[in-house]
Amino acid sequence: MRGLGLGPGWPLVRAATLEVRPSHQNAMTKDELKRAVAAAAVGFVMPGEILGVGTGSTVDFFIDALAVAKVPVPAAVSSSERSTRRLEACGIRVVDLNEVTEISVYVDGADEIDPGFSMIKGGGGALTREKIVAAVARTFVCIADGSKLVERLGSFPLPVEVIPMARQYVMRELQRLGGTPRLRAGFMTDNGNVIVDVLGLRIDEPQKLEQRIDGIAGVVTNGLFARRGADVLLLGTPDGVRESRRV
Ligand code: A5P
Repeated sequence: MRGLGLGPGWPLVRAATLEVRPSHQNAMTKDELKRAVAAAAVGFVMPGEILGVGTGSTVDFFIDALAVAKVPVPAAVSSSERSTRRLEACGIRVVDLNEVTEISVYVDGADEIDPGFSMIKGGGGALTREKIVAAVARTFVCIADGSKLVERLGSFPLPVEVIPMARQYVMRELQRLGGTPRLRAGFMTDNGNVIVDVLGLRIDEPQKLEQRIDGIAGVVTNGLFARRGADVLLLGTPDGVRESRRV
């Protein structure tokens, strides 16, 4: 086991290049990197315990890898209709969150993750259910290709789930915070709400901003996952999958 030299600010207590290694270094596509981290995440799944499953293209690869590995999980709690369909198609039972009291591990992707393991999520619009399932889980394993790791959050527009009748008010409030809000056209969340994507926000203190935006009347959730960030990051790089943990 060795340090990976990711630079100052990395909260590494453990980092290792895992067994998942590229067969053709430096030539891996984003999908190959996602597949590699998805496969590595299967090693975190606890046999016999309820698993939390996120949403997105990286998670789709994780669900596929889980099905192939045949890890004996009694059931999964899903964060979206999309993941539910894929899990069930793979023969994995999906249960309602209200039926379980404990989720050992939650596996999900991110649109951006910073060195403190705060994230922007919700590019796929499933942020609210993702945040709920993540809140219940003991361990949040974030799986991402290397492009998602950023020094500072905010290049990716911040998704905010909003009750439809509050749309215009919330957008004015988000503008007051320095962002440029845009309604996600033709999109409705699994909860029947709209998504406002906010460009150009200055995110100096992710936890404070997360709380501030959640305090706007009509906001259901925002895509900052800072108060409950990731615990483990599996990052896909041309040199293999790098595992690091939050201190
Ligand atoms: C879904 O709402 C998102 O939070 C996704 O987890 C996130 O956008 C990462 O998605 P990809 O794995 O498709 O990049």
